Amino acid sequence: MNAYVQRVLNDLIARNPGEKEFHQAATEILNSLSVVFDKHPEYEEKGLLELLVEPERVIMFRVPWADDNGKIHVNKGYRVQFNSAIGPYKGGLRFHPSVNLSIVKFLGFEQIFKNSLTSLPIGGGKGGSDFDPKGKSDMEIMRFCQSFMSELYRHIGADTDVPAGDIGVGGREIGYMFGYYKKLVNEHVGVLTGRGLTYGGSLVRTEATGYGLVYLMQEMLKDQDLDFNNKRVVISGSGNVAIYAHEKVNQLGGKVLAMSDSNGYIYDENGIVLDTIKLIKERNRGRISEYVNYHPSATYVEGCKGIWTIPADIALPCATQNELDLDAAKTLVKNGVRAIGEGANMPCTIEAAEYFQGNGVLFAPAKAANAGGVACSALEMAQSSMRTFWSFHEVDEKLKHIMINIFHNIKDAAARYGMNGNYIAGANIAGFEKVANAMMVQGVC
Ligand code: NDP
Ligand code: 2IT
Repeated sequence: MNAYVQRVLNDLIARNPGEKEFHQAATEILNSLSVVFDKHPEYEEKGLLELLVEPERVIMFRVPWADDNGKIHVNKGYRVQFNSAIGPYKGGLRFHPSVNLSIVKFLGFEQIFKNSLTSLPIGGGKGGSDFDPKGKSDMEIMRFCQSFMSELYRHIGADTDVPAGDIGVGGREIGYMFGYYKKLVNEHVGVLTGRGLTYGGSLVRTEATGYGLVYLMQEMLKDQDLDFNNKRVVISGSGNVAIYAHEKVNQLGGKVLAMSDSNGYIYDENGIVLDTIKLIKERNRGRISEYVNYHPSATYVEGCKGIWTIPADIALPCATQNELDLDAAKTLVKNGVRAIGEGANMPCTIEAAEYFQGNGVLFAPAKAANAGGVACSALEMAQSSMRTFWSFHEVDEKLKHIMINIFHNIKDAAARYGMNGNYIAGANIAGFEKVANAMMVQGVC
């Protein structure tokens, strides 16, 4: 590795002890940027990498709320404003008990390069809380969201930082947070994306991450004279990304054999019925195990990791970080998998991703593959600013175009550095180039 890059990575690990997810994301990205730094000694002179790996601002706050019995709870709230070189901070909020500073920093760091790849003017940020929305009443969710926003509002703004959803944050939570922001600031502006269609949201935002993932995969497959038609597809998770990836796979003639949640997975060789998943997950906020009550031909298996033992042509991990490890990768390869598309952020461990690439599997990394969500968020911001509303078709066409463009940019960047077909390196390099250029001309700040 380039000596400067290695030194900055060593420092990062030493100065941020225990932040293992942040270390992992930084190691993966800096590894592929090494070749770029070999070519650009001026980056070291300007301390570019030291600036890049340190968030511009980290906000941590307490979030007190009362449950329906009047008992008081205190959660941790976070917003990491990582990099604003190319636009206002942009990235989701995650509500999940596992959330900690390391996870928010890994997500925020990834977001910088992802957002750059969209070609739209958005910087990188991420936030969230260790609050667990599962089993909470709507009123508890509302009180939590209001308390969270009663601190966050002073740090965000339509031209400053625009949060959105992520795990555990969907339309309901965005609605409660937006309502409270508006009350506090007295401005109806595009300060959050993923808003409802009646108050400034964009068509396609709900579908965008899943659809975008499949559009990018479609282009990557097309490049090899392959497609989704009649392909066996396994999708982990059953949340926003997984559901709309499934919908688009169906539209392109593929068959989704399995889906999961954090408790277990369902399998049906005839294909999982998406309407039932939407009913269980979107309407009832239930568990995936309930699927077999509607479709007795399906089987439910306790434990989510087993999903990777199902033979598939295409695997789309759409649940969470590090859900697919080296053992799972070996099993998928042994069973003949052709392509992997990361719908979740960092779902494959570094070893798993390397194993796929080393064994001729097409691999679309998260920051390219799941960029459709944030790209559509940027389209929502554009519509808010213009005070206009585009049709479903218009937004969907823009999304498709963005995803196709991302594929070609990452393919070309990999080729320019002599790493044909290495889309991990291609995505990191292409995402980095624009941010680096913007930082260099803006000076040390
Ligand atoms: P949702 O909350 O809608 O769904 C998350 C899904 O993943 C659920 O099925 C959940 O199961 C499962 N899951 C969550 N945590 C774990 C865990 N620790 N182990 C196993 N399964 C888990 O979130 P999204 O669909 O929005 O997000 C999924 C992934 O996609 C995340 O990595 C997110 O960062 C990424 N992403 C999301 C975007 C978006 O626009 N929403 C954009 C780009 C990336 P359970 O219900 O049991 O918790
Ligand atoms: O990881 C992601 O890109 C998201 N959760 C979406 C962020 C956004 O601002 O739409």
